[in-house]
Amino acid sequence: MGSQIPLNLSPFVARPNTQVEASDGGPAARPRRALITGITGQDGSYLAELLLAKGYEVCGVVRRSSSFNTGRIDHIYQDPHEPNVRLRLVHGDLCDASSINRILKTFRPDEIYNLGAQSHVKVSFDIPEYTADVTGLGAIRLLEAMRELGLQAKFYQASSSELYGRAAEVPQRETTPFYPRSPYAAAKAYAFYVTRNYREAYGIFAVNGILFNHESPRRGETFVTRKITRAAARIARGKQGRLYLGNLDARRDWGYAADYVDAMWRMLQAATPDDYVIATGQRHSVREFCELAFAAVDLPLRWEGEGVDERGIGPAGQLLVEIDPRYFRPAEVDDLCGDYSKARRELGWAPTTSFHELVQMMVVADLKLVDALA
Ligand code: NDP
Ligand code: GDR
Repeated sequence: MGSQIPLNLSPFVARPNTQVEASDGGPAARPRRALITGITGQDGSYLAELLLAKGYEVCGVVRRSSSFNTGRIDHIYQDPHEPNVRLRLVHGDLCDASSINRILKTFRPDEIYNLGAQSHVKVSFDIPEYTADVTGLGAIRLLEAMRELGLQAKFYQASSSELYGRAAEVPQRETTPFYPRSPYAAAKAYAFYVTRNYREAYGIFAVNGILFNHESPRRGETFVTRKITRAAARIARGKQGRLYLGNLDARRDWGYAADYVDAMWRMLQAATPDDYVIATGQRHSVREFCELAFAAVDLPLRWEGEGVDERGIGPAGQLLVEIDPRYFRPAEVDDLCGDYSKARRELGWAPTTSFHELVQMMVVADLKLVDALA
């Protein structure tokens, strides 16, 4: 994974030796401490950069793997033998309560960001029980550890627009009812409600960020946006012939991941804990995403046929995009679009990156990657 990701494209300006205020707001006794589960994922890597740039000490939970899984954070890795190290990595697993307890007890964070998950919706139909364990029960393992240790930390839960599923209204806001359509979404619903419950029952500063889809050059290669930009770049450079996709009609509200980790941080700085929708308020289809990505590599597409026979044809008449029903889901989420006005009003948050800029940024990064590996 490591060598496949552009490593140094951090949108955040690091201030490596900055001391920040103590967690109680008093004299700078020690930097604030943040624990991140899922630090090796897309969001974890951006959030770690953001918090380090703000002067935090960051502890990231890393799963044991037979090959390196730290490619997204190698550029911010700090040798633990050096003095004043502010990023530490520890082995742990959301399925393993004892590791979670030990890490919380040892590191004693001021803020906990629970981003770890089996996060792929389609895969959750193949491994539903495992998804429930990591993505659902992982949250309660953290919350219970906090409660048992009497830890006065703030807790962020990575909730998802997938909770809305077959959405009851457009756009979706904090009050829109949930209708989960996958084992992933059902697991996230459990995590959402225990987070809210621990806030109400025990007074823990625990919040849900209901984040709509957010992407970046670090997006996992099997999510549709990255699959498309990677294929467009590889096809443009003659490394791949064709792209196979599932449902081209699905519509999503796609934002930029670096904008969204800033919203996570803002939620934990608010005066009172609450749940927030984070989105752009704009939605586009998978088909539109494809058109923009291929146009960005000078391969404008025209579409022929319908349903599973629909095909994307390039400027020289070459077949570039085909449908493979293998990528259809047993239950689909057709259309999501978020209303982030509460976050704008109460957190001062707004997205900074347009859909066009996002697609362009991802295509350019994937072209660089193909060229670097050539
Ligand atoms: P990724 O899939 O990129 O990253 C998931 C992270 O979770 C990885 O670091 C992964 O480790 C880790 N992880 C997986 N299983 C475990 C486990 N058993 N114990 C500990 N860690 C584990 O996801 P994103 O960064 O895109 O998303 C972050 C969070 O936000 C997820 O919870 C996701 O469900 C949620 N979310 C994401 C949205 C998006 O559009 N990106 C939108 C809304 C919510 P490894 O690297 O070893 O696989
Ligand atoms: P999603 O993202 O399911 O919204 O979950 P994904 O990119 O996987 O799918 C988006 C839409 O595209 C359609 N699609 C395809 N999807 C994939 N992966 N591969 C294909 O070939 C393909 N063709 C069409 C899908 O059917 C779907 O409608 C993401 C994850 O990050 C979750 O963790 C997060 O909670 C939600 O976003 C918000």
